[in-house]
Amino acid sequence: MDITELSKKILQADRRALARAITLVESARADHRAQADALLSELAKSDRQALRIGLSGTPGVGKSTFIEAFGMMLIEQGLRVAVLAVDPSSARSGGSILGDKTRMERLSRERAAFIRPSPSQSHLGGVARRTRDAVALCEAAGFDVVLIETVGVGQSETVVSELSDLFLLLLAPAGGDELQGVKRGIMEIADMILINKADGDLKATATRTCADYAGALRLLRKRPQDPEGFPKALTVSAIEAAGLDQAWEEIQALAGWRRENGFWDKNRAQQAQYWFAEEVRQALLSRLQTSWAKSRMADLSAQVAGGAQTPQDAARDMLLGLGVGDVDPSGAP
Ligand SMILES: Nc1nc2c(ncn2[C@@H]2O[C@H](COP(=O)(O)OP(=O)(O)O)[C@@H](O)[C@H]2O)c(=O)[nH]1
Ligand SMILES: [Mg+2]
Repeated sequence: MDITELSKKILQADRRALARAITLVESARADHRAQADALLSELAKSDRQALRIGLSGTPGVGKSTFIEAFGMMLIEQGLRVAVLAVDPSSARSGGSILGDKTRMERLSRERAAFIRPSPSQSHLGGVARRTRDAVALCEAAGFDVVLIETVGVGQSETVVSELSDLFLLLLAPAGGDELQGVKRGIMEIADMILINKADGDLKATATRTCADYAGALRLLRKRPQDPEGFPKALTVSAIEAAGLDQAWEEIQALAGWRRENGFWDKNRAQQAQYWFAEEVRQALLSRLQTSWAKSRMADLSAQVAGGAQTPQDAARDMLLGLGVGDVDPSGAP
């Protein structure tokens, strides 16, 4: 594959080139990986920046419906929108959270939209790294907004917040006064909470739920990256496309404030550091996945079980074999 040619086409917003490039970054083959890295370095020279919006919520809350309606609204305003997903379960289920294209039927037909399902790798780290690459590719292709969807389970929200400028949490209206078991950690990374399905019979409940969350958000520690009044809770109806324009206004206000006050660049710089450390960690871990490493681990593990070696001595043997052995306590290699 000609990387210079591919890079040129991406910069010209060629969708097929973009799709091919994402397939390249998702490939596990070492030669593909090298090409992908070269492509990403080449494209990093372009200074295009999209607004990256992370979106999380439990299955059924209305993420797909919201993305379709919100995406259509942005397109009608002349913006170009890419939709990506982080879904570590998609490798197992074979499908993906974006597999339900039926709910994004209109958006998927739009030339100004680009929709890509989650990379089908089984562990979150792998999915997230490849999605981060896909975000960079979409950005180079000149998309104005990149929406990154994730299911609200476990660690995926935290990881998605490391690849977005802004993080939205979508919730359903709930009776009772319990806060739907939303973990404090998730509340703390949310920049905006959207209570969806504020329509019909659910409208009153949605308004109450929204007030509950607005109250809960006020109780959280004030974050330096927030202007007065943020993080905010709003009601929306994805089905009726209600409240979406207001949500977009708030998003732009928040993004604008962060740009002006240096938090935008600071966040991106910190994210680059996070992904640097993550690449190093993953590269070290991948050394344990070779067949040599696996069988050596098994041998040493048997020795440890039989008492022939202490765990520490066996670990030292293993690390020496991997070529990362004996770390000097002073930190020197
Ligand atoms: N009443 C109402 N139902 C909605 C709304 N948004 C989504 N739904 C319904 O909720 C269900 C799940 O929506 P979906 O977008 O697939 O949720 P996802 O699993 O989070 O992607 C579907 O039956 C939708 O029609 C809304 O704004 N109002
Ligand atoms: Mg969905």
